[in-house]
Amino acid sequence: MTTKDPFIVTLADTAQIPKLVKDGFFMGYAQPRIAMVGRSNVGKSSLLNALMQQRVARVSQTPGKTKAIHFFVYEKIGKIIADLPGYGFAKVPKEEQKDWSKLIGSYISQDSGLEQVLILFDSRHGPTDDDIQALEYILKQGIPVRVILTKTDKLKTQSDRARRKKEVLAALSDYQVLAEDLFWVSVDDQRSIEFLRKNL
Ligand SMILES: Nc1nc2c(ncn2[C@@H]2O[C@H](COP(=O)(O)OP(=O)(O)OP(=O)(O)O)[C@@H](O)[C@H]2O)c(=O)[nH]1
Ligand SMILES: [Mg+2]
Repeated sequence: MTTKDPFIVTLADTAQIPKLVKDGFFMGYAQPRIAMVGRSNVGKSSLLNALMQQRVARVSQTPGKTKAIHFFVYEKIGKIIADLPGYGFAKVPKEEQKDWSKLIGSYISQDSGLEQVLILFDSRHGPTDDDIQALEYILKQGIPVRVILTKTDKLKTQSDRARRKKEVLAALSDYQVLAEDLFWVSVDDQRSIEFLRKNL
């Protein structure tokens, strides 16, 4: 049995966006689309791979690994999932950060087939100013978000996790984020991945 390659297309330039999202490029593929958003190194590509149980997206210890938007067919749930570049990492050159922010912002505001955005925060410190800015931008477009706390294996105890979850909910109290839209994951914790998958 041959497994079909889930990779669809890479979007590297804002000029390509209308061609992809408006001219029916995605017709014939599973609809709708989910996007992974978050700071560089937060674990977007790793989570995508864990969800798909396949190494489709590139992962690295060095922030700035994902440099464009990559779309994959997520057959198991009948949707398309997009891995985006990260934002807000001081060690990523300013010019590159600017280009990526433009690409991320333009894509999110133009893709009317975007059903939801998964915004990932590092569970060790919760949302940064960059994260809040990104969250506000996404909500302003009227797109539902799910907040995902990543790398929860780095929090030692169950009570550390519970406390962080409470803190994050408090930090998000001004936004339309409900407790049921807050998830936590560790890529090696299959249960956390399975729970998120079931809710996508
Ligand atoms: N401990 C731990 N490490 C993780 C987890 N998820 C990702 N990582 C690590 O975090 C680093 C960054 O992961 P990526 O998935 O490349 O992060 P990204 O958000 O896609 O980063 P950019 O593409 O640079 O924006 C890698 O070294 C991963 O192995 C997790 O759940 N637990
Ligand atoms: Mg990445």
